[in-house]
Formats: sequence, C-alpha cells, structure tokens
Amino acid sequence: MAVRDLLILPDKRLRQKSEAVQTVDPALRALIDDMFATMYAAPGIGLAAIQIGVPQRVVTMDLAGKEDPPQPQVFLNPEIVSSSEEKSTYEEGCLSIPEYYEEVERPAAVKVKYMDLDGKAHEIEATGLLATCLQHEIDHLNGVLFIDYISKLKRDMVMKKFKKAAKTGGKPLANDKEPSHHIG
Ligand code: K1U
Ligand code: ZN
Repeated sequence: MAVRDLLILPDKRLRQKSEAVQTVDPALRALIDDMFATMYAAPGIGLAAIQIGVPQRVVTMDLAGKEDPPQPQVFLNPEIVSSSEEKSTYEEGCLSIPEYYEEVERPAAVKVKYMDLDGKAHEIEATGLLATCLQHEIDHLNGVLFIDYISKLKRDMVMKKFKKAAKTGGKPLANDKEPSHHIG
C-alpha cells in the first residue's frame, strides 16, 4: 500500500475522461488500497483514481466523522441515474485544488448505480454529503472539476494562481479561504 502523488491543477490529466473498469483483479485491489492510503493521508473524504493519474472509473470515499470508526466505501463505474429538482449548496474542496473552498449548488438527491468489489450491481438514493461527494467524484471521472461551477472571474483567479505556482514551485493559495465546516 502506498501514498501516491496527487495530480494538482492545472495538470491536464484532470480533464481526461476515465475508462470503465472491466474486471476486479489484484491490480485493481492494489490501486484501491493506494487510493485509500492517499485519501486518508491527504486527508480527504473522497478520491477518484484519475487524481492519482489512473484514468479508471474508480472512486473511494469515507464520510465517517472524526470520532467514528472508519467507513471506507468503493464505487466502481458509478453513474447518476436521476437527480432531484431540489438543489443544495455545500462548500466544496478538492484534493487536486488544495486549500481552495467554494460554495457549489448541486441536486440535493441523486440515484446512483455502481458495482462493488464482488462485481455486484447496486443502486442507491443518496442525499446530504453522500450526494454531494458522489457528484463531485463522478465529475472527476468525466474530467469535470468543481471550479467549473463557480463564476468565471473566480475560476480565472484560481487557474492563474495554480498556473503560477506550477511554474515557480510556490504555494498557490497561502492565506486563502479556509473551509467553514467540519465533519464529525
Ligand atoms: O475528490 C476530492 O478532491 C476529495 C474532496 C471530496 C469532496 C469534498 C467536499 C465536497 C465534495 C467532495 C475532499 O475530500 S476535499 C477535503 C475535505 O473536504 C475534508 C478533508 C478532511 C476532513 C473533512 C473534509
Ligand atoms: Zn476533487
């Protein structure tokens, strides 16, 4: 199990569409182990495989509170089947856009189908943070980032800072916005 390097904005690989998983084999299990190690080390509550440079439709997640036992979840080939008309807003972050948080409005509830590690198909109705996180991670599988939903002015500012940091090796957003919420 290894903590892998995260792809950081403006890495172009974050914009590529990931391929469906065909078989659950030892290589896939090793990838998932590395994803959990990377996600917990960050720390984060979710991770898409492309964020460690692997363009496969694999998502890991753990929404347990700080004081609660871990609740690791794996979603293979997750797909949104339907979305509610009702919207909800959450201040999102992204491990590929470190230290930047912004409010994003998304459907409050989504029906998601996916496959588990036994190759079994599931369909769940997600609300709350699970709905937000699943939509954020499924977006990653399609090359979409949460900054695509904010104003062009804010997105251009974020892109500019991360492009400059990539060139100079500096920190893009020192003293920028911190998240206003916590889990647990
Ligand atoms: O996909 C990612 O980049 C991970 C991202 C998931 C996410 C967060 C918030 C809304 C939607 C999706 C993160 O985990 S950012 C870090 C974060 O939110 C967090 C980290 C530690 C404790 C609590 C939250
Ligand atoms: Zn993200």
